[in-house]
Amino acid sequence: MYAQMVESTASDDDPEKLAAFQARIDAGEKIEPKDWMPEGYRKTLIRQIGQHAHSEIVGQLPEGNWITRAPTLERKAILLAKVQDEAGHGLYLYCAAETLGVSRDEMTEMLLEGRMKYSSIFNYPTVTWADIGAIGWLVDGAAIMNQVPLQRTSYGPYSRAMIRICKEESFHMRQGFDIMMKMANGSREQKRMAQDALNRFWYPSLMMFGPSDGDSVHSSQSMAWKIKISSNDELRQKFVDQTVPQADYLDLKIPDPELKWNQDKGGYDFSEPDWSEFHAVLKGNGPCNSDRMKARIRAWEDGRWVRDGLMAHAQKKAAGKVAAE
Ligand code: FAQ
Repeated sequence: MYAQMVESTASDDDPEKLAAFQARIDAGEKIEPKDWMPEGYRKTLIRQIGQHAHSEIVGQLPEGNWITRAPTLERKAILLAKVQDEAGHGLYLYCAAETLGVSRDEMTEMLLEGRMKYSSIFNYPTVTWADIGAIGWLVDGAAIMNQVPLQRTSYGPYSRAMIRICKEESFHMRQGFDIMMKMANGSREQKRMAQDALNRFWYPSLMMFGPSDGDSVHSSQSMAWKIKISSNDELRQKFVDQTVPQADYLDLKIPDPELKWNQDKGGYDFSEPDWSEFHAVLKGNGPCNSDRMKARIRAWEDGRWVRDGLMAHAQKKAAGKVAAE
């Protein structure tokens, strides 16, 4: 279906239509599923929304790893609710992408065949309970920094999905920070665990915003189309400026000797992540890439009988062979 859609709209990319489309974007109008759009716009959205949806689904795995081992019943209930929220975010986003003419099954197959990505951050392991605090604080914190501007993205269904998602992400970040507060104010060993989690999650969190602006392939076109509202470096800077005072409050140290306040720019100077590590993770060579993909493939295979059963039922119903419910 996706391939057919690509073919049928490609010939529509004429200069007049493109100019009228850009004028709508520039005027701040939302583009809706039945509106004409350039093929590049549609493809960029499918790539970004699909990657975002996959990230929400794969993103359940590192935290899901701790549901059975949360230290109290209350922490368990909170973590369970958070992980379920991430599944819901994935579903909103798959629905938004489906309005562009690609099915959820097609996107899942593209992920499993390595033709679509998910966020690099979820290829890092969660080895202690403090990592669950660090994910909520840093990973959800970075996600919010990226997603709040995306509420104003030009594509209507994506924008509306982001509004719902951002409401829940704020709770996620607070629960992570709350875990960090307990750990940082706990025993010496708990504080050491909190610092260790910050040390391991700091640079991977900075990588979530994508490559530096000079190396970002898609940013300039995506920003012209208002699919992206801010550049990767702008968001990374804002994240650092927001997070450093929070680390100070926790009495934890950001693992960057170059970090210092720059009065002239009104923000912190900080060290870039190791981009060779980022590219290695994107190529599939991060610490947990193969475990994450194995888990998704197993879930897809285990769910096959349900999908087949539902399809068979729908086909029978369409043929009038099932009694009305
Ligand atoms: N990981 O030209 P750009 C969450 C790829 S939040 C993997 O700059 P673009 C919540 C990029 O796709 C996490 N790949 O690309 C949660 C492109 O490759 P391609 C998800 C990355 O699209 C919290 C290439 O590098 N959030 O899940 C990454 O303009 C806790 C060149 O990059 C979103 O997806 C990366 N970090 O900008 C869940 C937000 N960075 O496709 C559970 C929406 C870049 O050409 C627990 N997405 N790449 O093969 C975006 O804002 C953008 O897509 C960026 C990348 C900023 C991620």
